[in-house]
Amino acid sequence: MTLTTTEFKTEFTKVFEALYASNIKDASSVQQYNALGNFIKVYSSENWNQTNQLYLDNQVKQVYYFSMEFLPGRMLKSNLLNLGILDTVRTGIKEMGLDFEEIVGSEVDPALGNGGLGRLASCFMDSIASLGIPGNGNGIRYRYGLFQQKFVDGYQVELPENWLRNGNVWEVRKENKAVTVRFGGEVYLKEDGKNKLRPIYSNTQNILAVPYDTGMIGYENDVVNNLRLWSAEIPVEEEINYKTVADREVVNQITEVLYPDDSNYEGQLLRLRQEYFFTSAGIQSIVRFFKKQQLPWSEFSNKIAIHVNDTHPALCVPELMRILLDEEGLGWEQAWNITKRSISYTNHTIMQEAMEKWPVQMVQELLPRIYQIIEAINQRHIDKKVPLYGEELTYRTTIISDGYIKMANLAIIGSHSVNGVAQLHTDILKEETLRDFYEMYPSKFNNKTNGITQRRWLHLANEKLTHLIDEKIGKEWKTNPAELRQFKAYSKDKDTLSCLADIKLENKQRFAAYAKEKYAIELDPTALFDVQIKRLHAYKRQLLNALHILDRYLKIKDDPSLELQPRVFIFGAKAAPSYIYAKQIIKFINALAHLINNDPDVGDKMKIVFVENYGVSLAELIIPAADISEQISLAGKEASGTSNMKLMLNGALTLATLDGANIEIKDLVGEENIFLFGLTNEEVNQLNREGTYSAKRVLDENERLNRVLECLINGMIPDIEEEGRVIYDSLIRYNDEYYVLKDFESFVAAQERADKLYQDKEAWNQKALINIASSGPFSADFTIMRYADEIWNVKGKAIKNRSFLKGNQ
Ligand code: Z15
Repeated sequence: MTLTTTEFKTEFTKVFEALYASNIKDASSVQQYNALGNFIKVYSSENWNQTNQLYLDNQVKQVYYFSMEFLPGRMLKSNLLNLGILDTVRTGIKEMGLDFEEIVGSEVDPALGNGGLGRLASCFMDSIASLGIPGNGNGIRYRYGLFQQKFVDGYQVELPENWLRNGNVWEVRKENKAVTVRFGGEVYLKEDGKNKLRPIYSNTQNILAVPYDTGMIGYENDVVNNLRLWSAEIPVEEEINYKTVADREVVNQITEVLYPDDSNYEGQLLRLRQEYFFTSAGIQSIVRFFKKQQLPWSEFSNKIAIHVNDTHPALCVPELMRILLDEEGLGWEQAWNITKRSISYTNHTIMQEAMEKWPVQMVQELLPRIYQIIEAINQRHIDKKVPLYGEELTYRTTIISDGYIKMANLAIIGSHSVNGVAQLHTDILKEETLRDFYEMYPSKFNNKTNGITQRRWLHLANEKLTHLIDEKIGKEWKTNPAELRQFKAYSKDKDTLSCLADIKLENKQRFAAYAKEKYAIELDPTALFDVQIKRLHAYKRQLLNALHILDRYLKIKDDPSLELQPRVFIFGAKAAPSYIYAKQIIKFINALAHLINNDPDVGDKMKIVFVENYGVSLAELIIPAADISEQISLAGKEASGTSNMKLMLNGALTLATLDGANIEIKDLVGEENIFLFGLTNEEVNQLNREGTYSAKRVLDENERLNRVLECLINGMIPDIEEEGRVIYDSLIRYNDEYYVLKDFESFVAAQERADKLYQDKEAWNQKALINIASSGPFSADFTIMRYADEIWNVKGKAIKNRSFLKGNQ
């Protein structure tokens, strides 16, 4: 099926006229976008339908990826790319006298996730489809996405993200596939006459879960998988019971808004409702689909793999048990085996404050039957494990303890696979965080280092670089990213290196134009662009970055004639609205930016741009423009990181601690192609064990650092009286939980090495090229092949190069 430009123009015009009954030239870019989206939907609908039919006819095993968050980014271009018609359509649009990039830019970027976890889910959806793996996403159709961030006087202000304002061309509402989710009420078990106990419910609140499906288009393979997002509604037959606006609100609220917390748990009842809502709806629809095939229950786990992305969907375990026991009448042992064999779980953090635990009473009241089942799972766990492992260890692994239900424990006990997201992270899970479980279930534990889709993060975000690579090594890397390593052969080729430099410069110019337009900041595109883009969290240490900036500023103030490598520091970060300290760091950095950007002594030597409302679309603009990738979390704290991979793929050099996937980056590029600094995980552990760390002492022994910290409280930076004091106290009075001061000196030294290397353009570009050429193993395609092979046991129609599966574990 090839599409010519002429055919495209005819078909597109038809779609437009059917939609708007007017002339396309007079239409707004949103309308043009809508029409183009509709054209794509029509164009790909046959493949979508056929993919579904194929899966059904062949009764293939399917994966269901349950995730509270998806961050797909704008879909227009990626759909065109994957359909193989990007160039045709772009040409056609141009020939029609329309502005392609303007149309692309009028799509909203659906922010149905917070950060790394949600973006990972979307990279995975792209890879699953592109590998031809029968896979489905299952999540929530939030009416409002993650808040829009604005800065007012340097403070973060949150505005609602009404992403559905102009409708959503990609989704299809499927009310015929709706299911009912039950909350609250009372339940008791009654003998059903056939020796089985069945639950009798009363006073429950029944909520309709309506699915909205979005096609996940595979890369040039005719596959279209499904992302199913659920919306909560009042069942028509129960309208009568909802007498007040407030009554109705309770229902609408369930899928109203995404919780804005990343790696941080808030024990809110509404969040628990959300978790059960999309979990129950998803499991119900899976069971319904399975039953349609009229297979014996013993086939369930041969046909279905359910993946639990973090603990947010961990209620999959008791919910599947509930359906198998109560609705299908299976016995406990059979139901339990099916459940365990079907479900797998990924852990994304070791941060204590992110570990979900729900008060027993809350679960009992909201989900009485689910609570009974969790209790039974817990009791059986104890009965089975005490004789084997003794009381002490067993009681440390129970699901219910101290009045709470621990979701990670539920997910681990109820699944057959537990994986971490980078090698170090998995090691820490095994040896520290989950060591009791590792002792009990050593074979459940495995590592699956995260990955990113090179289609969005290179092909679309950096077309020029893509062309350069194509020109040098051919196109094979697009379906087998391991082939990117061929590019290494050009690391000494002057011509290629200068092309690479030109492309980087253009990308920096593009960002500079944005900064100028949006913030009226003039950037020198030949300066070194230093980028830290990720959620704002103390453990990620944006503060360390800021202290280095402050240090440089002091140097310039001491001697304005000092020759310094000019730098542009770029930040992008949202803080959870309730995370006061993180918001104070934002204010501090903004104040610092204001001071430095307007100081005539500084000029082009330094500029700071803290972009508002960082998200997928801004990442696509910033990442190709980066020279340095800041990955500076305290060792042991960042489970993996994924912006580190995207930046590397676009030729930024990583400046990093030995944390998360940074370690794997180092292993791939070699120590000479990365700037490492800071404590190692072991050193951090040792310091924690000894308990002798004194931030004050570090300060007393370091005059330079002392001067930097004084600036937080001496009024030099206007308008941060309170923030400066709080931050100062966090470091000195509360002894610097994340070892910012301890790592300061070695961080600055790494920055100086970077400055020095940047002077030697050829050496720098060479390292950039080696980084690009070494990033193939981080393709999510490989990550997904390993999930498919080692966890889900599913087959994809395009899984090539299987030998690669063994590498990079
Ligand atoms: C989140 O974005 C991550 C972990 C979490 O526990 C939650 Cl709730 C949200 C991130 C990790 O911080 C990051 O290191 C990792 O790369 C990402 O998940 C994907 O695994």
